[in-house]
This record gives sequence, structure tokens and C-alpha cells, in this order.
Amino acid sequence: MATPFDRNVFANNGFNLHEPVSDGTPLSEPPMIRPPEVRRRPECLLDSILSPSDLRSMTGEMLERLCVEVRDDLIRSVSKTGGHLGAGLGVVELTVALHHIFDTPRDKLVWDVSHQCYPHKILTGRRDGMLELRKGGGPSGFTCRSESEFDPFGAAHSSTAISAALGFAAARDLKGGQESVVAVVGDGAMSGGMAFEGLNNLGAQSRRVVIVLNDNDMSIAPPSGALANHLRELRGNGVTTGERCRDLQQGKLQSYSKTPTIFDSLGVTYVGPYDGHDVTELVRVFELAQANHGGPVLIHVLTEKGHGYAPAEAASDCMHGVSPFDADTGRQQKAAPKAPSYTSVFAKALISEAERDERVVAVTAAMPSGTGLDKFGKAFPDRCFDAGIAEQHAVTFCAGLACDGLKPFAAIYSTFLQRAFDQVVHDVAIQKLPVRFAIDRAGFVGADGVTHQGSYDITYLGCLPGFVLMAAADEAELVHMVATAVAIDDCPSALRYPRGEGQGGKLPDDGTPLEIGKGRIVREGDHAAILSYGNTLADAMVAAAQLEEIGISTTVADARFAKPIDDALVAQLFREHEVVVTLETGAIGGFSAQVFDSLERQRLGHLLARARPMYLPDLFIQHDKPTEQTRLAGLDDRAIANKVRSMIGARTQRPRFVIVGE
Ligand SMILES: Cc1ncc(C[n+]2csc(CCOP(=O)(O)OP(=O)(O)O)c2C)c(N)n1
Repeated sequence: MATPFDRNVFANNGFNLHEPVSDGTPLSEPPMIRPPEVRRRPECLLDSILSPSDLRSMTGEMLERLCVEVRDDLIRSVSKTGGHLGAGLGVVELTVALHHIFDTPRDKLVWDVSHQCYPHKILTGRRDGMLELRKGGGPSGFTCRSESEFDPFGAAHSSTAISAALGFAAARDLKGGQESVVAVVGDGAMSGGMAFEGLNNLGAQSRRVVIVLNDNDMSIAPPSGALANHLRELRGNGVTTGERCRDLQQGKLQSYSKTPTIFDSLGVTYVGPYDGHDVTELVRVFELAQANHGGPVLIHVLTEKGHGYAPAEAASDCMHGVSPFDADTGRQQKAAPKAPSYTSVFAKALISEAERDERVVAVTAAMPSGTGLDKFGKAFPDRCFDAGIAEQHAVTFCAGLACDGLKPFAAIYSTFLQRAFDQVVHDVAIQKLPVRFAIDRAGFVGADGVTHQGSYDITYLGCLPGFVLMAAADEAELVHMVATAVAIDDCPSALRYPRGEGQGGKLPDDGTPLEIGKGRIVREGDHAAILSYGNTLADAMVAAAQLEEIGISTTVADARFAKPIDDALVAQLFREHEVVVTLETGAIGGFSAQVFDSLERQRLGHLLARARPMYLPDLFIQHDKPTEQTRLAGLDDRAIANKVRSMIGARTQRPRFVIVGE
């Protein structure tokens, strides 16, 4: 097996760091390889665990001690790296008990979302890598097939585990295998449509699959929805520890619910609830579940998000996702922001629009704080909806709202909107419904990495007829784009903006609707032009200044709209400049494709040779700092300037130095 420090393992799906991504310049030095820490303290059980097989012979008492050590280790490492904390703290006992009973990696253990997998990583040979977690070249913050044989399935988007587990089980049965298949699914993830689809199919196929429902009565925010209410009913059934213990000793794995559960109705046997922080109880439960050779079983396990770490238990989000923090106090080390975040600017702008227009409503798919809709919800509780982790439903719900004359904003991250693509096409675009998509986290997202990059929205929305697509160059533009989206009432529209802080410019008091399909020239020059879509504008301006210094006078334009694109601006830039660089933080087929199409439609195809599109490389982009991701993708100011220089140099042989007086 590869070691956690083999950068190629973690980056196997991403950049080849020694290959230039663009322009022929090597983009990165080889990574520094840190040797694993040597730790062998006799009093520390965790030190003796190199793989889960080392914990299989442990006694109950030892397992309890091990849980304490794993929890401490988790807090220690996440306090240094940041990342997902609360969910991992809640599954320490669960993870230890699962690996104690099930014969991983032969038995398949599938984590839903997998943001709670840090204890699993600690126990499956990746403990030394935890201090590099989510850093460039370090282990991913999620399960990842190429990282470890103990990760049979990669995840990060929610509600996939039951379907994947059923796939493993069907393959096993066809091949005559005997292994167990276990899916661990949170109560939040269980609210996603795919989880229901998986249950529906699992109940019908009736295969031997164990689902562990890790119910902490939390999503990122408190869960909303009828399933959450159902689970709350199942939680409060009054069974005592003594009763459960007696039943387990007698080999009875059973339901303590007085009413039928949704799971039983779907053909999946419900058992529990059990205490998810009692490792001895869990061990017995899993032992019985493993011995069950009947059909699918769902084990309801009650846990507490953030368990065992007072600051997390006290935090309203149970320290779901954290920056590095002081392990003693839980205080996170966040640098004071230099400018408001795009998310907060969006929320403020939407609130101000909603004050003027009572038809404005907003929908989130279980991400109220991430999208800023928590603020909107406080201002307009009746006009803000949390659909649960259910982007597909959220989009079609917005379509329904729009049909009846409301002005819905679906505030969904770029990466999660992927899941609702058909709803965007079938329910919104074909019916020309004015749903407004507020696409946060567009472009590089940093440490969340490959599964979370906002790389595809320009492409997957750009191919849909009748959409208006906008991207904010800065936060003032975002305010105007929110106003523009409110004004667009005869077709769908989308505005994309990045993760993190804005540029710190002055914000307008109110947004003013922009002219649809009109870009703007921000800087004028003679030789080259850079046509930017979104927040790449700032780097374009820096590149233009660098080019000026070597005598290349550069126009910089902000397209504002990818669709409808500003044909006149495109024609002007291509006619008047030797080179036109298009710039976007999106995959191939996005903004640049719209520019090329514009040239074709205007019968300016002969000018196409002047175009130099700059978009994301055809790679899945791994976790790293966003600045580093930008650099590695060849989209930073230096790469932009190089692109122009290589073209102009090749075409005009412009001298770099003028020698005076000879
Ligand atoms: C499709 C999708 N939408 C949104 C998210 C963002 N997200 C990450 S974790 C999470 C909450 C998961 O709740 P739950 O399954 O109960 O796990 P817990 O964190 O409570 O342990 C959400 C909404 C996601 N990962 N995938």
C-alpha cells in the first residue's frame, strides 16, 4: 500500500506537478516529503494500531480506552489543520466498534458524505498523514478509493452510500462472496432523495446490507423535514439501557419502536435505537448484525455531534467545519477578514431586494449558513425555505414557486447544483421559468478539494437555451447582479461568485439592474485584450499592468454575461487586438465556448486564430490553497501575462528592450 506521503497517490487524479499546465513553465517544485512521526508509547493503545486488524483482539475495556485516545488524537490533529470536526467526534465509538467487528477491508465500509471519516482514517493506517490533511499533496478530507483500500467508495456529496452499498452487495451475491457491506448514513444525509431511492431499491432486492443510521439530530444546521420528526419520535421511545443490554445478551437485535417505521415499510428491518457512545453496546449490536444472514437491516444509532469535546458540544454548529483552533479552548484562529465575504454580500443584497419586492423568496438545500440564507431567514422567516439535503427537490420546488408568480432564489453551491441538473433543464429551463440560481463557491474552493470545486456550472448551464448567465467580478458587481436577477422575470438566470472574501471595494447602497448581455471595458489598450468572466478580472488587471511594463498595451474587459454574450464587445475586442485571451474559473466548454460561438454567429470565424482561451485544465483539481490551485491551473496573473506575451512575441517579434543612444 502507498504511504500517506506519496504525493502521487493523493494527487493521482489531479495535477501532475512536474508538468506545466500551460505556457511551458514548470508550475511547482517537488513536494517536501515529511517522514512519518515515530511514536511508540507503551501506554498508548493507538500507537500500536497500524491497521484495524490490531484492534480486533482488544477487550471492551481496551476499546473504551482506545476511543478516548482516538478522540484526543482527532482534536489534536484537526486543531492544527482545520477541517471537519464535529461529525468525526460523534462517530468515534461507532468507528472503533465497526472496525472491531467487521473484517475491513474485506468487509466493505461505506461512509456517506464521509466528512466524518477522520477517526476511520486514524485507524486505517493514515494517522501520520492527519497533520497534512486537506493540504496540497496530503490526504483528502474525505474517503478516497485511490488513497486506501479501506475506502471502498469515495464520497463528499451526500446520500450516496446506500446505493453504493447495494451495488457492492449485488456484486458480492453474483460472485458468490460472503463479505458484509455496511453503509454509515447520517440523519441529514438520509433526507436526500438518493437515500430514499437507494432504500426503495434495497428493500425490493432484499440483499444483505447493514445500514448504520448515525442520528445526531443535526445536519450542518438543525435538520428540517418530516423525516427528522419521524426520527425524533423513534429516539424518544423510553427504552432503558438495562432492557437493551438484556436483549442484546439474549442475541436479540430488535426495534424498540411502538409504531411501524418508514424503513420497515420499505422492506428494510429497523432495529434500535442504540447508544452510539457506548462502545460495548455497539460492539454487541454489530456482532449480531454481522451474524444476520437475512435481508437488509437498518441500525438506528443515537450520537451527539461534537461528543466528548466541550467547545464542540457547546457550539451551535457543533464545530462542523473549523479553521485551526486552540485545542484547550476551541477558539478558532481566523484572520480578521479584510473584506466581507461574497456570501454575506449576497445575503445582504437579497434582503434589501426582498424589502422592496415581497415576491422575492429564497431556498437552500440544508446550507443556510454556507449560503447566507440564515440571515435572510431571520429577516423573512416565511419567505425562506430549507429543503433538506435535497438539491433536486429544491430546484423543482423553486420552479413551482416561480409558476405561481414568486421570485425564487435557489442559493446552492456550484458543486451541489450538479446534482439537480435535470431539474434545472426539465423543470426550469424548458418551461422558461424565472428561477434565479445564486451559485456560491464557484471556482476554486481550496481544502475541500476535488469533489467540491465549482468547476462545471458555466458549462452545464451554458448549454441550456434561454438562460441568462452572469458572473460577478467583485462584490459590488454581485449586488447589481442580484438586482438584475430580481428584474429578470421571463426566463431562468444564474449568478456565480466565488468562495471567500471579496476585494474590499466600496459597495453600492442598492443594486441597479444591469443591461442584459452587456459587458464593460475596464482598461483600454492597443495590442492585446483580456476578456474576463467573473472574479478573474483582478488577475487580468495585474497581468495587464505587467504587460504594460514590457510594452504590450492591453485592454481588459469584464464580460459580466456569458449568456447572452455581448456580441458587440466580442467583435470589437477581436477586431482591434492581435490577441484576445478569454478567462474563467470553469472547465472547458464554458465561457470561452460562448465567445467562439459569438464569433461564428457574427461571421468572424476568421478571427478565431487570435483567441487564447484560458480555462481549467482537463483534470480533477485536488485540495490545496485556492491561490495554489489558481497557480497550478495556470490561471494566475503571471500565467495570463505569459499567455499574451507568448502570442504577441510570436506574431510581432516585439523587442523586449529598446537600446537608446547607439
Ligand atoms: C449533495 C450535498 N449537498 C450538501 C452537502 C453539504 N453537507 C456536507 S455535510 C452536510 C450535513 C450532513 O448531515 P448528516 O448526514 O446528518 O451528518 P452529520 O454532519 O450530522 O454527522 C451537508 C449538508 C453535501 N455534502 N452534499
